[in-house]
Amino acid sequence: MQEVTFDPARLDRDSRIYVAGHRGLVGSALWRHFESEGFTDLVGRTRQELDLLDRSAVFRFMADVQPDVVVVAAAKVGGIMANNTYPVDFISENLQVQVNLLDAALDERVERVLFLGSSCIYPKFAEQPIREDSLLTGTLEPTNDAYAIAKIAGILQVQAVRRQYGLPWISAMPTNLYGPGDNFSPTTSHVLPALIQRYDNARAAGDAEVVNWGSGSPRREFLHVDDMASACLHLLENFDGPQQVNVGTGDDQTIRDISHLVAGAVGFTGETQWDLSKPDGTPRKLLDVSTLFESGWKPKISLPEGIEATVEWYRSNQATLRT
Ligand code: GFB
Repeated sequence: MQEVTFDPARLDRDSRIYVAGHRGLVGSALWRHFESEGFTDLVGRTRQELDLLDRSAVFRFMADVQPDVVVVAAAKVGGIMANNTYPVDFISENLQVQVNLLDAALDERVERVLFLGSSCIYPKFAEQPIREDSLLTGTLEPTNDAYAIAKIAGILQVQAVRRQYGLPWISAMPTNLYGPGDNFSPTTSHVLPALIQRYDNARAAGDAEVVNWGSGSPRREFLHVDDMASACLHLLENFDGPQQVNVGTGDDQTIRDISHLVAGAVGFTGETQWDLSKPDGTPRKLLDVSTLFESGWKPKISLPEGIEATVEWYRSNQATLRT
């Protein structure tokens, strides 16, 4: 049993930081943020350059690169339907990728690792706002239990490395994220990009109505991915501890309210219907963000502002959208 004695401090701007998943929504935001904060030795590998499912390749890469910091932002992610339809892919790929990355980082004794998960790790009916210590106190939401179990395993592996090797590795669990670089597929995306895509297409086509999934009554908390990136750097420089840290805004709204915001942002003036044959998922998952806020971090981008900017990004990146 090891004790972790680590005093987090400002990272040297020439620290070598490997961002696993640097082309994804979170990874690309991390990359932009680290660059804007003056980091000069960022490392990223595309899927073609390094297959994270290939354990030997990941070990060779880590030995070769010898990063000072690893951020595990590589994951198979998707919205409620993707999670519900492909649970095998979500549990198997995520477990393999994170175990390869964490094992290889341990083999090289990388000092600082930040493992990223999701707020769906918490029980479906957790007391709101959801405190970090409610992990593993109840049954998961079935539409995303496979993904959640993989992420919970990652948190426990980080804690195990702390116990067995004394390395100051940490985990952060963001609420629902959105922003530039998101997946806008109508079937596999998360709700915000799906709504932006749907309402903007309906406006362009002059449609009288759109149909969204579920009842519109679940509540969700949304964080712009640029705020997520700044929270990650903040945690690396200011936090150490075994418990995963919640990352969010502390506010949520109904999906119905969100759909009005998006309709307004794209200029759609028709009707909205709700398809009750589609799942609602967790009724509410508002995170208790007091650990993060008390450590001195707050989000900067309001939801209306973030939605406006994402709509603009969506319209000007049609040729290269991930769908
Ligand atoms: O964003 P979303 O797919 O993820 O859905 P979850 C949130 C809510 O929006 C659900 C409703 O109540 C959906 O029924 N919704 C309405 C829609 N219209 C749409 C639509 O067109 N597309 C989508 N996707 N939703 C995921 C998890 O849960 O969120 C993951 O499955 C992960 O594991 C991630 O944790 C953050 O918040 O329900």
